[in-house]
Amino acid sequence: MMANRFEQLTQVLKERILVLDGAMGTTIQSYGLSEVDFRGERFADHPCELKGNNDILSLTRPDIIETIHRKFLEAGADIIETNTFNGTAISQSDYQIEKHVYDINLAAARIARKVADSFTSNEPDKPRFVAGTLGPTSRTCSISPDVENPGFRNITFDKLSHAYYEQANGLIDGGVDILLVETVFDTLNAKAALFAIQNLLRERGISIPIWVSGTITDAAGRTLSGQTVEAFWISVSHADLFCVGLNCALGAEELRPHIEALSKSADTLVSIHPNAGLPNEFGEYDDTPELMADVLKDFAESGFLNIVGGCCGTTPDHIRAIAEAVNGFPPREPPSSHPYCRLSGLEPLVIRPDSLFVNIGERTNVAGSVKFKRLIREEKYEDALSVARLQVRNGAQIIDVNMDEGMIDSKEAMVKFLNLVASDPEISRVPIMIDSSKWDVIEAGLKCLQGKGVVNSISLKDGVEEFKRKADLIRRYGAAAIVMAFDEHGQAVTYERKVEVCTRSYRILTEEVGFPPQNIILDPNILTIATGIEEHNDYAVAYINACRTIKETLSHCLISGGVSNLSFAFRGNNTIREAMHSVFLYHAIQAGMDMGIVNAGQLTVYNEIPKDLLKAVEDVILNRTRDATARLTDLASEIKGKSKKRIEDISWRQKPIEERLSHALVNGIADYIKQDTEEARKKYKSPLKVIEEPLMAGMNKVGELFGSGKMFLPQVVRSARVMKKAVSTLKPYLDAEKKKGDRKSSGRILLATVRGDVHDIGKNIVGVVLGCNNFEIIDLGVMVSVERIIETAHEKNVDIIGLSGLITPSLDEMIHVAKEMERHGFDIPLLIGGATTSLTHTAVKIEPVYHGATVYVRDASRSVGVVNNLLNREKCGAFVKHIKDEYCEIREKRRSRKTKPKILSLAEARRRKVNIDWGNYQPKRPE
Ligand code: THG
Repeated sequence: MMANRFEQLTQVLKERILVLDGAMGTTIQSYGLSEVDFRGERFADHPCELKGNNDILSLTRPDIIETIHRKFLEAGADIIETNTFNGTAISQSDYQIEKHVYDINLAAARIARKVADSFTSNEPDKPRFVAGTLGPTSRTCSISPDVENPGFRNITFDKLSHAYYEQANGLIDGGVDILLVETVFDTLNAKAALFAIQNLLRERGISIPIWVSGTITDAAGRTLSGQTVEAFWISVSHADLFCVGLNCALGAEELRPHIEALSKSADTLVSIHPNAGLPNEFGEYDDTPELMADVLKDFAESGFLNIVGGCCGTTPDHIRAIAEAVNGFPPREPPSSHPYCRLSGLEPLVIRPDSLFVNIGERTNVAGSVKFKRLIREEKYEDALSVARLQVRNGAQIIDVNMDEGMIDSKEAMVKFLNLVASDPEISRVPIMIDSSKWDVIEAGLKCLQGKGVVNSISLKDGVEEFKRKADLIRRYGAAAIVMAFDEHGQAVTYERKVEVCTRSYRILTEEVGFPPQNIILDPNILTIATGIEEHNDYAVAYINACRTIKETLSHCLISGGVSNLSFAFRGNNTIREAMHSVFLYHAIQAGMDMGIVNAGQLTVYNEIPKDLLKAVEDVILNRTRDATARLTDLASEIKGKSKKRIEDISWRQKPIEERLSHALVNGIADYIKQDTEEARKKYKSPLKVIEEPLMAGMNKVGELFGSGKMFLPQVVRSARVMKKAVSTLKPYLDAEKKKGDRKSSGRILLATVRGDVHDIGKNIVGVVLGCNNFEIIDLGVMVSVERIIETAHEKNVDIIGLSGLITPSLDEMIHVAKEMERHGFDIPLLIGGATTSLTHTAVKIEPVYHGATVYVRDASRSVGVVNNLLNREKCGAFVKHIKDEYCEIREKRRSRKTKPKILSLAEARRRKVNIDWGNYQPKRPE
């Protein structure tokens, strides 16, 4: 693209919303062309039918294509799309035309260029641009066409990227201004296109803006291959996009929440070009120009858009109406982006400076699990998938996959397993970490990921050039990378070497490769301690101290490690190993460790480790006494002597019932929970009281430990399961009591865990407690979109809405729900609860955006009181006023706190859970 045209394009996009043209395909259909038209002279003797191959008309009926472009430009389009939607060898092979793909794209681009230029020269104040269109092809890279065989694929990443390379080359030679990868059903196809385009541009030494537009095929806001809009954006964001958008499939109206979500998360320009509605039973599109323009006007007014146009079924009349409707509205200003590490599977995983520790499941590793190795060797892939599923169920937020073993064809096994994982929505929810020491295995794995995964790992081991080459490829495949503290001299074992190698790697990546620092995950090597060899004694201390220094000196990067390595010396003694992992994490996380490869199902709670064991373990990890290893080894054999596999300390069974329930919840032990709950029910003489008193006390303890970093997500997940079991034991009694009473419901309450969050312990307890107090509960479950909340609240005429969330992003989603309630004219009270929520956040961020009563509910035991007050006619007014005053005071206090915040070290910030503004953070440089 000519430099001045690119400048023109960026300039006009700052001034106004640009209009894209309408449908090429459906417009061509309206000409009723025959086989003869499609063939022209050039293909008169072609061996197969060509009718329907629209792309070939650029060669055989260029006059028609030119007329269509002209009509859209006359209607007011600023950008026209080339007639190349099916212009890849893959799609053209259906017509045996694959040899002519370059010609087709060259011709199409030239036609569009010529028409656009003639309009520009007639009207120089309104420059017109050409977008070279690259469609999705008829094959999908991450979905099997065979239901019987979910691991099967009829296309590969390499074939796709080869085809897109050829198409893009023709388009560029024909003079397009922009490359538009559109109607993305499967993000892996789009990633192949982006990979090809980036390679091509680099080889040709030019730069052309790249635009990606995805397609949402279901109302829940997912692409055909299952990704949410934000996950889709994260997966393509590595390509330095000029614009990202949505097109096709649903009509404009249905796209509102999705374009809003995209417009919020993308830090680049945003476009939309919807169909004229969904096709009716005759395959026609019914939305009139006026109807469509009305909806798109609302989008423009809401500040969602930079470029707007039409897809299937839109005519020049549609484009004219749209151009008029959006005229005068300012273009959207992309939000500034924070350099957080953003990963994705089907769903996003954003790691912010204040995020909780991220658990990476270690069990899908043939070198780390005897069982997994056997399953892969025996080709029992179904069972191998169950291992992955269990890791996710146990709280793993990423899964590490390793197939490195002498007797396994690692590359083949990696590809097969990842393709199967892609077909399992529960597993592929989370990002994948590809773990291999062989580069070809890693590269083959990257070609199977539609999401943004992590490469595990690269290092300076084979020299700087190899390191840079791999890093550069990883960036173009769109992944983050673990960088091991390893260089030409070997593995870094001391504190000084760990810091030195990590710093050098980081500098090379950021300064020489242009690798985004937030995509760098440093691994300063967790090595085995307590081996009896004296030099090993300081390994854990060296790692922990290295974490602290790295966090203070290298900005935006993350730190990880393989936790189970630490305790190899105690293989076979899980009690000791788990205690070591827990103590190690407790200290390393405080020093800045962000994530770790762990056995998500097996982590003990720091506070629950018996005192003598805790001291012995802590002495070893922190290398506090000379004889620490010897003492732990003695203790280990003592513990082992008591029981073969794992000591089961059952002394807690002697304690009072309340303590037993609490112990079971905190430690996630489900074995005795039924009998204990039953005993408590008899003691308390009321099933509800058991929930409200001892069980709730136990869950509150879980909440506290979680908040102070002494429990991790997988453990909380286990606690939730035990709680569920306790409640289900009580359920028949609760139901019986309700029947006895059988009074009219005192109010209807909608409960939901907000979108992006899958945790529901707290919400479920609230539901049970309120249900027992005669309120009717409509529980929408987890991951509930704001649209569903609003729709159900209307439909069921609910009296109160209660939102729950456990993870940090849920806070923003709750603000969003409150805003939408306001926009939809709601009046009913809104309750906020869950581990991540707080009185301050509710008062400062949520209450001000919704005029109805907004109340923070600290735990389930308070829900009944709050709800009773809100639904009682006499008390309600005074109660709401009291709350409003209190929240107002909290806001005032915050505002008047004039003291300037001092810049904290990262480790300190983490300890205090302070959100650092990374934009202004000045890292200290090492001397
Ligand atoms: N850093 C990075 N990647 C890594 C490691 C690391 N990947 C591999 C490893 N280290 C982390 N994964 C494991 C997985 C399992 C075990 C240890 C580390 C483990 N397995 C049991 C054992 O060997 O005793 C096997 C138990 C069984 O067979 O069931 O301990 O440091 N970047």
